[in-house]
Amino acid sequence: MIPIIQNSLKYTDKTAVIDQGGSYSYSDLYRSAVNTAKAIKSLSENDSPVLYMIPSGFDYLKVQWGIWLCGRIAVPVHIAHPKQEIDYLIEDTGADLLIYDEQAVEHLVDFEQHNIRKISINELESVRPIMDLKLDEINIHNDALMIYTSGTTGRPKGVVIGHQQLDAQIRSLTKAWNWSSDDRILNVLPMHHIHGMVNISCCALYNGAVLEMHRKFEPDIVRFKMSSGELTLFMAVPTIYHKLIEHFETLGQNEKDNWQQGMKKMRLMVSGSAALPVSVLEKWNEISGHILLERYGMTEIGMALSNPLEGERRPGTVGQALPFVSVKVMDELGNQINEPNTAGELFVKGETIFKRYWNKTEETRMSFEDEWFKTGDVVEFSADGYFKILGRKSSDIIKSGAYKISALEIENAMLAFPGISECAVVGLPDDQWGEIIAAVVVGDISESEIRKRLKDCLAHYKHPRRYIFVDTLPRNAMGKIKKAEIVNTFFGA
Ligand code: MLC
Ligand code: AMP
Repeated sequence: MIPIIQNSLKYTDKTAVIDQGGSYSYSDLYRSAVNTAKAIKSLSENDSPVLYMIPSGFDYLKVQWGIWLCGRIAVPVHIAHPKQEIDYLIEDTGADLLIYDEQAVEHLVDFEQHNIRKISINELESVRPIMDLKLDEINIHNDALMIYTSGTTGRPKGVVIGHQQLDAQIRSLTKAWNWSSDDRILNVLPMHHIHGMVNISCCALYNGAVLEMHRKFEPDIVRFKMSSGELTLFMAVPTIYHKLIEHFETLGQNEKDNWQQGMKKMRLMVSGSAALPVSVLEKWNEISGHILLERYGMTEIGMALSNPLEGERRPGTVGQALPFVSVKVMDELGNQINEPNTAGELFVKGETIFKRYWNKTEETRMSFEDEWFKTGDVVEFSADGYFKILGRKSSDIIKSGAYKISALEIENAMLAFPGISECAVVGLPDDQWGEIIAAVVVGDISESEIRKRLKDCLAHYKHPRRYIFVDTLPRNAMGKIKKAEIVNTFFGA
């Protein structure tokens, strides 16, 4: 059986999920997942991945678990993805089934061009299910998830995570942060990335906690839920804490007091997925009384480093290796760095590491050295073992609002627009967003035309927010665009 589902069965009548539609017990979730699995099986006996476009909530979970219970790989797709992103995912995964919520999906595309069956959640309910679901055959060795992540080369890659790795990731965080069935957490993060999906949702359900799911981050919802005094945990990205601080400043004294009283009852608040500015950590500490626990992770490896639950949470660092994870720092010549405060690339090994990139054997091979995954993050550690993230090896990876974005993917999309002869995309440092995406364009096209065209092809969080039009791009002797110079010269950053 699948560990997360197996473990959750201990909690039968306890509340598992609360969403805008109501409240559901662990038994409700299991029963609905089994019915979903039977319906999926009766639609196709195939073992290809299944795409699902469902907003954060009970339906998302029942479909995800349903896909798992028929032994197939669950591929979450953001409900606001435009047609071309979905086309790419359908082609790359080879999926034969897409389950969607017709009320929520923003761009309901014409799937006729693909060899895929699409079915809405409502239609799925009325499918006559097969009766012989062989649950015993589904086990820890099955692939569980495929999460698409941007790389340094072109289009996003599917990161395949098996139930075994997922289980190790959950157990690691359960141990480190002391999850239990007394916990109650609010999720406001998107469910197509591991922060919302694994760290929050899977950990909560494995441990019998209450998972409150809100479709989207809204500051007053977070305030309202925290003020209730019922939450024990909150996990978010730095941009969200930045926005919550701004929201706090707009409130009257009564609202501030209620929020602060509620937060006093919480046991832990975590930040991750992008660098947490020390100023945000300090301001949030003043407001909430909590020292944010900052941790570091990546789609391919789950969580790797974390400040401690007990003991010193050191601002500006991401702490030390989590349970079941080994880390080392390597220099450019391939030697391990043992000297503190020396920059090098972080390598990670352990049970939590992903299995492979989907249909990319060579890229999978290249991303490992022996069994160590090469993260591409430059780090250093202190004499007492606390790690600092110094940046990425490649300037073509941008982190904006904690989404990882490939500059090359945006450039390739824009170069296909008529009128653009050259372009370069860079990340500009920004207090709120971590980085803001900016584009420098050579050609005869307006900013509004570029914005309009991008809406059809890239997810909204990949859109540049600033544009500059120039006659030529600065290049080095090899013809490579000088991105650092672009950031300095054109944006003065
Ligand atoms: C949106 N806006 C941006 C922007 N995104 N502006 C600059 N840069 C960006 N990246 C603008 C919009 O145009 C809009 O402007 C306004 O902000 C509100 O847009 P929105 O879409 O409603 O934003 P919001 O919902 O507030 O989104 C912010 C956010 C979101 C932080 C909630 O970005 C988010 O959910 N990020 C989390 C991503 C995540 O889960 N990453 C984890 C990956 S896993 P206007 O002018 O129209 O108002 C990973 C591993 C690990 O990293 O370690 O966890
Ligand atoms: P993703 O590929 O979306 O999973 O993003 C993973 C990347 O996010 C890592 O490789 C880091 O570059 C970055 N990241 C995650 N957590 C942190 C953190 N706490 N501080 C700085 N960068 C982080």
